[in-house]
Amino acid sequence: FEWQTIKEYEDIRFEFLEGIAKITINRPEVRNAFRPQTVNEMSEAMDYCREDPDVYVVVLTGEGDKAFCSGGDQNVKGIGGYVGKDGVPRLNVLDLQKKIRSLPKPVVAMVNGFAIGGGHVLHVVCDLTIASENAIFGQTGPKVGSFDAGFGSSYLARHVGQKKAREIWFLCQQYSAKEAEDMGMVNKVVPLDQLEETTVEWCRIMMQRSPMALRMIKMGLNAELDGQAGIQELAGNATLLYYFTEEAQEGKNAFLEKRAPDFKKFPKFP
Ligand code: 1HA
Repeated sequence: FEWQTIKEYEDIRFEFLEGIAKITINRPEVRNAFRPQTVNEMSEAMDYCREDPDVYVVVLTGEGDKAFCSGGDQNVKGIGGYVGKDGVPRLNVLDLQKKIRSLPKPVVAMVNGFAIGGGHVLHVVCDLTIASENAIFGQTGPKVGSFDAGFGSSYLARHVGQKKAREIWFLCQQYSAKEAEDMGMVNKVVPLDQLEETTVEWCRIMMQRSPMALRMIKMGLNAELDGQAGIQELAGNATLLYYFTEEAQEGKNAFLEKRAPDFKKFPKFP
Protein backbone atom coordinates (compact mmCIF):
# COMPACT_ATOMS: atom_id res chain seq x y z
CA PHE A 1 0.00 0.00 0.00
CA GLU A 2 1.15 3.53 -0.79
CA TRP A 3 0.44 5.44 2.42
CA GLN A 4 0.86 9.23 2.17
CA THR A 5 2.24 11.13 5.15
CA ILE A 6 -0.35 13.53 6.59
CA LYS A 7 2.02 15.18 9.03
CA GLU A 8 5.51 14.47 10.33
CA TYR A 9 5.84 13.73 14.04
CA GLU A 10 8.65 12.56 16.30
CA ASP A 11 6.98 9.62 18.10
CA ILE A 12 4.31 8.55 15.62
CA ARG A 13 3.74 8.19 11.90
CA PHE A 14 0.49 9.68 10.62
CA GLU A 15 -0.54 8.48 7.18
CA PHE A 16 -3.45 8.34 4.78
CA LEU A 17 -4.73 5.90 2.17
CA GLU A 18 -8.09 6.17 0.38
CA GLY A 19 -10.15 7.41 3.33
CA ILE A 20 -8.16 5.50 5.96
CA ALA A 21 -5.95 7.39 8.43
CA LYS A 22 -3.24 5.30 10.09
CA ILE A 23 -1.52 6.26 13.33
CA THR A 24 1.61 4.20 14.04
CA ILE A 25 3.41 4.45 17.36
CA ASN A 26 7.02 4.67 16.24
CA ARG A 27 9.18 3.87 19.25
CA PRO A 28 10.18 0.25 18.53
CA GLU A 29 13.27 0.51 20.76
CA VAL A 30 10.94 0.51 23.79
CA ARG A 31 8.33 -1.85 22.29
CA ASN A 32 6.30 1.25 21.28
CA ALA A 33 5.83 2.44 24.85
CA PHE A 34 4.28 5.90 25.04
CA ARG A 35 5.58 9.01 26.78
CA PRO A 36 3.47 12.17 27.21
CA GLN A 37 4.68 13.52 23.85
CA THR A 38 3.63 10.31 22.07
CA VAL A 39 0.16 10.66 23.52
CA ASN A 40 -0.04 14.36 22.61
CA GLU A 41 0.89 13.55 19.04
CA MET A 42 -1.70 10.76 18.88
CA SER A 43 -4.35 13.10 20.34
CA GLU A 44 -3.58 15.75 17.73
CA ALA A 45 -3.81 13.12 14.98
CA MET A 46 -7.15 11.91 16.38
CA ASP A 47 -8.45 15.50 16.30
CA TYR A 48 -7.38 15.76 12.66
CA CYS A 49 -9.23 12.51 11.91
CA ARG A 50 -12.35 13.87 13.57
CA GLU A 51 -12.30 17.15 11.63
CA ASP A 52 -11.22 15.92 8.18
CA PRO A 53 -14.23 14.83 6.08
CA ASP A 54 -11.90 12.73 3.88
CA VAL A 55 -11.14 10.41 6.81
CA TYR A 56 -13.71 7.62 7.17
CA VAL A 57 -11.87 5.13 9.38
CA VAL A 58 -8.85 5.31 11.69
CA VAL A 59 -6.29 2.54 12.18
CA LEU A 60 -4.05 2.46 15.24
CA THR A 61 -0.92 0.28 15.19
CA GLY A 62 2.70 -0.01 16.27
CA GLU A 63 5.93 0.06 14.28
CA GLY A 64 7.64 -3.25 13.53
CA ASP A 65 6.61 -6.84 14.17
CA LYS A 66 7.25 -7.03 17.91
CA ALA A 67 4.86 -4.63 19.58
CA PHE A 68 1.60 -2.76 19.15
CA CYS A 69 2.25 -0.83 22.36
CA SER A 70 3.83 -1.76 25.71
CA GLY A 71 2.05 0.98 27.67
CA GLY A 72 3.58 3.87 29.54
CA ASP A 73 7.33 4.40 29.09
CA GLN A 74 8.75 3.23 32.39
CA ASN A 75 11.88 5.34 31.85
CA VAL A 76 9.87 8.54 32.36
CA LYS A 77 7.43 7.32 35.01
CA GLY A 78 7.74 9.80 37.84
CA ILE A 79 5.68 10.50 40.90
CA GLY A 80 2.11 11.23 39.83
CA GLY A 81 2.48 10.26 36.19
CA TYR A 82 4.71 10.10 33.15
CA VAL A 83 7.02 13.10 32.90
CA GLY A 84 7.46 14.99 29.64
CA LYS A 85 9.83 17.73 28.49
CA ASP A 86 7.90 20.28 30.58
CA GLY A 87 8.70 18.31 33.73
CA VAL A 88 5.02 17.81 34.55
CA PRO A 89 3.83 14.28 35.42
CA ARG A 90 0.76 13.30 33.38
CA LEU A 91 -1.65 10.43 32.77
CA ASN A 92 -2.72 12.00 29.47
CA VAL A 93 -3.39 8.63 27.81
CA LEU A 94 -6.72 8.69 29.68
CA ASP A 95 -7.78 11.67 27.55
CA LEU A 96 -6.70 9.82 24.42
CA GLN A 97 -8.86 6.84 25.44
CA LYS A 98 -11.89 9.13 25.66
CA LYS A 99 -11.01 10.68 22.31
CA ILE A 100 -10.96 7.26 20.62
CA ARG A 101 -14.35 6.38 22.06
CA SER A 102 -15.87 9.76 21.17
CA LEU A 103 -14.54 9.87 17.61
CA PRO A 104 -17.66 9.55 15.43
CA LYS A 105 -15.84 7.20 13.03
CA PRO A 106 -14.66 3.60 13.49
CA VAL A 107 -11.22 3.16 15.07
CA VAL A 108 -9.51 -0.16 14.37
CA ALA A 109 -6.62 -1.51 16.48
CA MET A 110 -4.25 -3.36 14.17
CA VAL A 111 -2.33 -5.36 16.77
CA ASN A 112 1.01 -6.48 15.35
CA GLY A 113 2.74 -7.75 18.51
CA PHE A 114 2.63 -7.07 22.25
CA ALA A 115 -0.43 -5.15 23.45
CA ILE A 116 0.57 -4.83 27.08
CA GLY A 117 -0.39 -2.59 30.02
CA GLY A 118 -1.60 0.81 28.85
CA GLY A 119 -1.04 -0.52 25.31
CA HIS A 120 -3.56 -3.26 25.97
CA VAL A 121 -6.06 -0.65 27.14
CA LEU A 122 -5.60 1.23 23.87
CA HIS A 123 -6.74 -1.79 21.86
CA VAL A 124 -9.59 -2.33 24.33
CA VAL A 125 -10.98 1.17 23.67
CA CYS A 126 -10.77 0.82 19.89
CA ASP A 127 -13.98 -0.24 18.13
CA LEU A 128 -12.46 -3.31 16.47
CA THR A 129 -9.27 -5.30 16.99
CA ILE A 130 -7.55 -7.22 14.22
CA ALA A 131 -4.48 -9.09 15.42
CA SER A 132 -1.60 -10.96 13.85
CA GLU A 133 -0.95 -14.55 14.99
CA ASN A 134 2.16 -13.43 16.90
CA ALA A 135 0.27 -10.79 18.91
CA ILE A 136 0.32 -11.12 22.68
CA PHE A 137 -2.14 -9.51 25.05
CA GLY A 138 -2.01 -8.75 28.75
CA GLN A 139 -2.07 -6.33 31.64
CA THR A 140 0.92 -5.74 33.90
CA GLY A 141 -0.25 -2.97 36.25
CA PRO A 142 -0.29 -4.92 39.52
CA LYS A 143 3.18 -6.30 38.62
CA VAL A 144 4.81 -2.93 37.87
CA GLY A 145 2.96 -0.60 40.24
CA SER A 146 0.00 0.65 38.27
CA PHE A 147 -3.63 -0.05 37.39
CA ASP A 148 -6.30 1.24 35.05
CA ALA A 149 -9.60 0.80 36.83
CA GLY A 150 -11.40 2.82 34.14
CA PHE A 151 -12.05 1.67 30.58
CA GLY A 152 -9.08 -0.70 30.96
CA SER A 153 -11.12 -2.73 33.46
CA SER A 154 -14.81 -2.02 33.15
CA TYR A 155 -14.93 -1.78 29.37
CA LEU A 156 -12.65 -4.82 29.14
CA ALA A 157 -15.15 -6.72 31.27
CA ARG A 158 -17.86 -5.87 28.74
CA HIS A 159 -15.77 -7.71 26.14
CA VAL A 160 -14.54 -10.73 28.08
CA GLY A 161 -16.86 -10.89 31.10
CA GLN A 162 -16.14 -10.19 34.77
CA LYS A 163 -14.30 -13.43 35.59
CA LYS A 164 -11.85 -13.13 32.71
CA ALA A 165 -11.33 -9.39 33.30
CA ARG A 166 -10.42 -10.14 36.92
CA GLU A 167 -8.12 -12.98 35.83
CA ILE A 168 -6.35 -10.72 33.29
CA TRP A 169 -5.74 -8.03 35.93
CA PHE A 170 -5.13 -10.16 39.03
CA LEU A 171 -2.68 -12.63 37.44
CA CYS A 172 -1.00 -10.38 34.83
CA GLN A 173 -0.41 -13.31 32.46
CA GLN A 174 0.11 -13.07 28.72
CA TYR A 175 -2.46 -14.39 26.23
CA SER A 176 -2.02 -15.44 22.63
CA ALA A 177 -3.99 -13.83 19.82
CA LYS A 178 -6.11 -17.01 19.58
CA GLU A 179 -6.88 -16.91 23.32
CA ALA A 180 -7.76 -13.21 23.06
CA GLU A 181 -10.07 -13.98 20.14
CA ASP A 182 -11.74 -16.82 22.06
CA MET A 183 -12.27 -14.43 25.00
CA GLY A 184 -14.08 -11.97 22.73
CA MET A 185 -11.62 -9.08 22.81
CA VAL A 186 -10.24 -9.64 19.31
CA ASN A 187 -12.38 -9.65 16.14
CA LYS A 188 -10.03 -11.53 13.84
CA VAL A 189 -6.60 -13.17 13.86
CA VAL A 190 -4.53 -13.42 10.68
CA PRO A 191 -0.92 -14.23 9.79
CA LEU A 192 1.35 -11.20 10.28
CA ASP A 193 1.96 -10.80 6.54
CA GLN A 194 -1.80 -10.45 6.00
CA LEU A 195 -2.46 -8.06 8.89
CA GLU A 196 -2.44 -4.78 7.00
CA GLU A 197 -4.18 -6.25 3.96
CA THR A 198 -7.01 -7.61 6.13
CA THR A 199 -7.30 -4.37 8.09
CA VAL A 200 -7.52 -2.30 4.90
CA GLU A 201 -10.10 -4.76 3.54
CA TRP A 202 -12.25 -4.37 6.68
CA CYS A 203 -11.89 -0.57 6.47
CA ARG A 204 -12.92 -0.59 2.82
CA ILE A 205 -16.05 -2.57 3.69
CA MET A 206 -16.94 -0.11 6.46
CA MET A 207 -16.35 2.77 4.03
CA GLN A 208 -19.11 1.36 1.81
CA ARG A 209 -21.56 1.59 4.71
CA SER A 210 -23.46 4.76 5.66
CA PRO A 211 -21.09 6.93 7.78
CA MET A 212 -24.06 8.40 9.68
CA ALA A 213 -25.39 4.93 10.47
CA LEU A 214 -21.98 3.79 11.77
CA ARG A 215 -21.71 6.99 13.79
CA MET A 216 -25.10 6.45 15.43
CA ILE A 217 -24.34 2.79 16.18
CA LYS A 218 -21.02 3.71 17.82
CA MET A 219 -22.67 6.43 19.92
CA GLY A 220 -25.54 4.14 20.88
CA LEU A 221 -23.21 1.34 21.95
CA ASN A 222 -21.17 3.85 23.96
CA ALA A 223 -24.24 5.49 25.51
CA GLU A 224 -25.40 2.23 27.04
CA LEU A 225 -22.14 2.06 29.00
CA ASP A 226 -21.20 5.69 29.54
CA GLY A 227 -24.13 6.99 31.59
CA GLN A 228 -25.04 10.65 31.25
CA ALA A 229 -21.84 11.46 29.31
CA GLY A 230 -22.74 8.77 26.78
CA ILE A 231 -26.31 9.99 26.47
CA GLN A 232 -24.98 13.53 25.98
CA GLU A 233 -23.00 12.38 22.94
CA LEU A 234 -25.82 10.30 21.50
CA ALA A 235 -28.21 13.22 22.07
CA GLY A 236 -25.82 15.59 20.30
CA ASN A 237 -25.97 13.35 17.26
CA ALA A 238 -29.77 13.31 17.45
CA THR A 239 -29.69 17.12 17.42
CA LEU A 240 -27.38 17.03 14.41
CA LEU A 241 -29.93 14.89 12.54
CA TYR A 242 -32.86 17.05 13.73
CA TYR A 243 -31.19 20.13 12.23
CA PHE A 244 -31.50 18.44 8.83
CA THR A 245 -35.30 18.50 9.08
CA GLU A 246 -37.61 21.22 7.75
CA GLU A 247 -39.31 21.20 11.13
CA ALA A 248 -36.12 22.41 12.85
CA GLN A 249 -35.46 24.91 10.07
CA GLU A 250 -38.99 26.33 10.47
CA GLY A 251 -38.15 27.23 14.08
CA LYS A 252 -35.02 29.12 13.09
CA ASN A 253 -36.65 30.78 10.05
CA ALA A 254 -39.66 31.95 12.08
CA PHE A 255 -37.34 33.50 14.66
CA LEU A 256 -35.32 35.32 12.03
CA GLU A 257 -38.49 36.45 10.16
CA LYS A 258 -40.04 37.62 13.45
CA ARG A 259 -43.20 35.50 13.02
CA ALA A 260 -44.80 32.65 14.94
CA PRO A 261 -43.46 29.21 13.87
CA ASP A 262 -45.89 26.87 12.13
CA PHE A 263 -44.93 23.41 13.33
CA LYS A 264 -48.41 21.97 12.58
CA LYS A 265 -47.62 21.30 8.93
CA PHE A 266 -45.00 18.66 9.75
CA PRO A 267 -45.90 14.96 10.02
CA LYS A 268 -46.10 13.32 13.42
CA PHE A 269 -45.06 9.71 12.98
CA PRO A 270 -46.74 7.06 15.14
O1 1HA B 1 -1.19 1.42 33.90
C1 1HA B 1 -1.05 2.54 33.18
C2 1HA B 1 -1.91 3.62 33.43
C3 1HA B 1 -2.93 3.56 34.37
C4 1HA B 1 -3.76 4.64 34.59
C5 1HA B 1 -3.57 5.82 33.85
C6 1HA B 1 -2.58 5.88 32.89
C7 1HA B 1 -1.74 4.79 32.68
C8 1HA B 1 -0.73 4.84 31.71
C9 1HA B 1 0.07 3.76 31.49
C10 1HA B 1 -0.06 2.61 32.25
C11 1HA B 1 0.84 1.48 31.96
O2 1HA B 1 1.12 1.24 30.82
S1 1HA B 1 1.49 0.50 33.24
C12 1HA B 1 2.25 -0.80 32.37
C13 1HA B 1 3.60 -0.42 31.77
N1 1HA B 1 4.09 -1.39 30.85
C14 1HA B 1 4.61 -2.58 31.20
O3 1HA B 1 4.66 -2.95 32.34
C15 1HA B 1 5.19 -3.43 30.08
C16 1HA B 1 6.69 -3.53 30.24
N2 1HA B 1 7.26 -4.31 29.17
C17 1HA B 1 7.20 -5.67 29.12
O4 1HA B 1 6.54 -6.30 29.91
C18 1HA B 1 7.99 -6.32 28.05
O5 1HA B 1 9.00 -5.42 27.60
C19 1HA B 1 7.13 -6.76 26.84
C20 1HA B 1 6.23 -7.91 27.26
C21 1HA B 1 6.29 -5.62 26.26
C22 1HA B 1 8.09 -7.21 25.71
O6 1HA B 1 8.95 -8.21 26.19
P1 1HA B 1 10.24 -8.62 25.33
O7 1HA B 1 9.86 -8.88 23.93
O8 1HA B 1 10.92 -9.71 26.11
O9 1HA B 1 11.19 -7.33 25.29
P2 1HA B 1 12.02 -6.64 26.44
O10 1HA B 1 13.44 -7.14 26.38
O11 1HA B 1 11.35 -6.73 27.75
O12 1HA B 1 11.97 -5.12 25.96
C23 1HA B 1 12.75 -4.63 24.88
C24 1HA B 1 13.21 -3.23 25.22
O13 1HA B 1 12.07 -2.39 25.34
C25 1HA B 1 13.90 -3.19 26.58
O14 1HA B 1 14.86 -2.19 26.53
P3 1HA B 1 16.44 -2.53 26.39
O15 1HA B 1 16.74 -3.53 27.47
O16 1HA B 1 16.57 -3.14 25.01
O17 1HA B 1 17.11 -1.24 26.52
C26 1HA B 1 12.80 -2.76 27.50
O18 1HA B 1 13.26 -2.12 28.66
C27 1HA B 1 12.04 -1.78 26.62
N3 1HA B 1 10.65 -1.64 27.06
C28 1HA B 1 9.64 -2.51 26.87
N4 1HA B 1 8.50 -2.04 27.41
C29 1HA B 1 8.81 -0.84 27.93
C30 1HA B 1 10.18 -0.59 27.71
N5 1HA B 1 10.78 0.52 28.11
C31 1HA B 1 10.01 1.42 28.76
N6 1HA B 1 8.71 1.25 29.02
C32 1HA B 1 8.06 0.14 28.62
N7 1HA B 1 6.75 0.00 28.86
